[in-house]
Amino acid sequence: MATLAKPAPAAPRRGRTSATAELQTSRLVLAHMWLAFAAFGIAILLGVWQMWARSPVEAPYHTAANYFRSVTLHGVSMAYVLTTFFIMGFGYYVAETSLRRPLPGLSIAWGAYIVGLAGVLMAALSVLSGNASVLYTFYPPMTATPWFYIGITLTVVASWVWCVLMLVAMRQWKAANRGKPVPLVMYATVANAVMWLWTTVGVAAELLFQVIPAAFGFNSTIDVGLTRTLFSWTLHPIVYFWLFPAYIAFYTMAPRAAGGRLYSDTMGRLAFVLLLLYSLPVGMHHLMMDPEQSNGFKFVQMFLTALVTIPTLLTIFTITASFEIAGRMRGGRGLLGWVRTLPWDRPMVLATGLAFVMLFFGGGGGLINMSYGMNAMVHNTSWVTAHFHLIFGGTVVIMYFAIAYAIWPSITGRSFEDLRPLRIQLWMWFIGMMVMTLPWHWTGLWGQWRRVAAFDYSNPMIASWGPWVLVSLAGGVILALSGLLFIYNIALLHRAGVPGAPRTIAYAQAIHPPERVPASLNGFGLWNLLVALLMLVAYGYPIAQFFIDPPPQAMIHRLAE
Ligand code: HEM
Ligand SMILES: [Cu+2]
Repeated sequence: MATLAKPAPAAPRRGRTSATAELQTSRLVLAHMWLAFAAFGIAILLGVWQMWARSPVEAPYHTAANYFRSVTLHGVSMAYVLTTFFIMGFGYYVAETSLRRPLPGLSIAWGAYIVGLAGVLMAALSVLSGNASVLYTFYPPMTATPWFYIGITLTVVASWVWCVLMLVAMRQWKAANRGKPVPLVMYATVANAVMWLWTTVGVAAELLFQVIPAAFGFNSTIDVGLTRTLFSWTLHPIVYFWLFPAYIAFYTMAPRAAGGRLYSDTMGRLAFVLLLLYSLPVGMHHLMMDPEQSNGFKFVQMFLTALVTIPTLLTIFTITASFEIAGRMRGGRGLLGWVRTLPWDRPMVLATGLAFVMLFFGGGGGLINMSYGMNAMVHNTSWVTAHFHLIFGGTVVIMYFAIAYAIWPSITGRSFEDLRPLRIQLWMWFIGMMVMTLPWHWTGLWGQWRRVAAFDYSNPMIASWGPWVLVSLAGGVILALSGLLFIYNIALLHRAGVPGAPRTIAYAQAIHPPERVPASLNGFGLWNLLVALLMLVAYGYPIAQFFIDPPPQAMIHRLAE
């Protein structure tokens, strides 16, 4: 292990992006990220109000119409706006800083941003006007005003442009660096772009061929089984799309922040291609209780879902090993002594530790959700909402904070004067998330429904949930305060902070930086072929059946006048 004792090298050689020159993409990255965080800031306040409305304490403006308007805006803001724009901004940043060449198509990227922004405003206004309270999953045969769906479609189109730009950036770099391995951070970003192209096919087909025509009034009926099947195509990999930046930070930022090196670059590549491969043909685990699909196909997809644990376990192993190396390099001894010597005062290290704790609880809940039998027990209860807040709002979003904290200095040219407010914010997010979601799981096990506008607490069974809902509400308040503190922390760096921060970032190096990697782990051709094959097996007949033997259709129920 003597060779490991060398500290990780300082900032890498500078290419065309010099340390003093501004990043070319910094305004583009900021535009994306500030839109993401603005949506986030509004959505956390709505979230707290929703928790309040579900509690025994009377909430202001509490009507069913307002509740569903709020949940739709909260869900769309968190699940579509925060994520998509954060991921796009981060991708542009990664492309420039890791490939060390200008981003191809900077003006195209700006064009896509404007289209996406227009889409967000269109969707948001539709929801605020009360004509789109259909939740972020659309719920046909209900239909909203068509402008809601068109707005969301425009955002998806913007994200497709991003995907293409990521692919082009990688291709250009490969052409200029023949035979060399694409930097892991970029390889992972492109893996996410490729996965996202596959992912959005389902929802795009649902919106373009079924829901938007229905919303315009061209049809009076809709095949709900088909809409749900197409949405399930998207619904699982979309959560991996959101999760990818967290994994990217685990592999390419956290080991360096901990003062060590990445245990294995190959393991990282493998984890990312497996995420691409296994997250697509599994969405039917969201249809376990639906009648339109047979047990056999549900079983196949449940089995494939179990395989998704492999890249997650690989990641936990690799990152823990990387942290152990860092801890031992800092003098940690014994079986677990290295845990104490890690620099927990650094936001990226702290966030990774807290993310892993939330991943542990959230992952356990996920195993229950994916089991056909146990799914019946938790189906459509608060358990489900609690589960995805813990994983998505917890593990994923805490890493979005850590990434923002890591890249903001290189974008603004200023570094944080004091890391304490950052640490407090991360701890509050962790504590708030645990306090909010653990009781929320519990009330779910007692049968509390999700997506319900009000509970009648005069009913003794419902009354017994009351104290736990109040605890959840307290967790929600801590979360909202943490979210606002996050926005304050990064906003402050635009005005204050220590000037002279380097305008670039160094990603974690592997212990054995790869000289060459197999072509299959330096591109996506093979993996695309395998995804196509798996999707054909998993979704071919389940979708074809609606055309071979069309089932009865449902009457469309229009929400908008
Ligand atoms: C202050 C923090 C938060 C609070 C208090 C909160 C609270 C809530 C509540 C009460 C609901 C409605 C549940 C129901 O009607 O069954 C909800 C829905 C939702 N939340 Fe949050 N939330 C918070 C943060 C987040 C975060 C950080 C995310 C993800 C990034 C998120 C994503 C969602 C989504 C996607 C829905 C829609 C669920 C559905 O349609 O069933 N929330 N949230
Ligand atoms: Cu899923």
